[in-house]
Amino acid sequence: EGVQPQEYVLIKMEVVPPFPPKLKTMEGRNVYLAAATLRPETMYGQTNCWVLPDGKYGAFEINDTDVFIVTSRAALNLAYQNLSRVPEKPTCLMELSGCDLIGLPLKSPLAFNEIIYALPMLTILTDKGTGIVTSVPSDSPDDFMALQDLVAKPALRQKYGVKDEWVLPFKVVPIINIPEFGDKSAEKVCLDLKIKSQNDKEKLAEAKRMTYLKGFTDGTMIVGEFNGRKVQEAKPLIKNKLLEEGTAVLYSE
Ligand code: A2H
Repeated sequence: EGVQPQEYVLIKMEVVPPFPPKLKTMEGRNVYLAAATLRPETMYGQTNCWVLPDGKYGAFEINDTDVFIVTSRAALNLAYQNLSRVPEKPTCLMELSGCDLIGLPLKSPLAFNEIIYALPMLTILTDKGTGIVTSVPSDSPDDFMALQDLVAKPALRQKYGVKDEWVLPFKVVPIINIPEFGDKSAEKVCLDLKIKSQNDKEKLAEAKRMTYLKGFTDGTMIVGEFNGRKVQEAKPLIKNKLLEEGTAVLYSE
């Protein structure tokens, strides 16, 4: 962990009923996969959610109405940030593995896709954020390659019980223009660097370095309420909008 605390926006990705058998006892509650992001302005381009198949998660009571599915480590941090029904004490309704979450249909704020699915990503770290990641393949090289892997490898889909209709047809949603990279910066940089898979760590680090700063300094929104505004300006506005409407919360670690 870094020396400076990192502030994330937690996106509340709502589990759409009917719940599968494993989650059935929670039906009637507002259950969310809570994804940690540094890029709230990219939420228009969400195509799916990522979970770690072997990851350990739990369903934790955040207040009288909301339940967040996150790692227990994140639940403890949340409990010390006024995000637990019982102050400073996480209350876990059920333990879940990432495999239990694959295929859940979700409704996520700002996403142009009305329903998106939880899918497996093999490089998720369980000691960062909530262990849940929202996927924006237009602007995140990690997300683009993990989705590309699922699209290109039927055996990978089969291994994790991923239905074809959850990933095909794979459509990147353009949301931000970067003069140097166009409207799908992550896709372009992954192709330019000839990145082979989500496990190509060194090249992905380079791709992230190339797109992340450029997106912030040179990017312009091409969709949504702040269409035409620089990413730098739109970012805090979109973040505040999500926080005000209650579809996201702040989380630090
Ligand atoms: B970002 P940092 Cl469009 N394991 O959100 C792996 N990755 C994780 C994670 C975990 N446990 N928790 C969060 N993340 C991802 C959007 C995005 C992100 C875009 C472009 C770049 C980008 C959509 N995915 O991150 O190490 C989340 O993905 C580039 C680094 O704390 C989160 O923001 O800097 C980011 O990594 C946090 O990474």
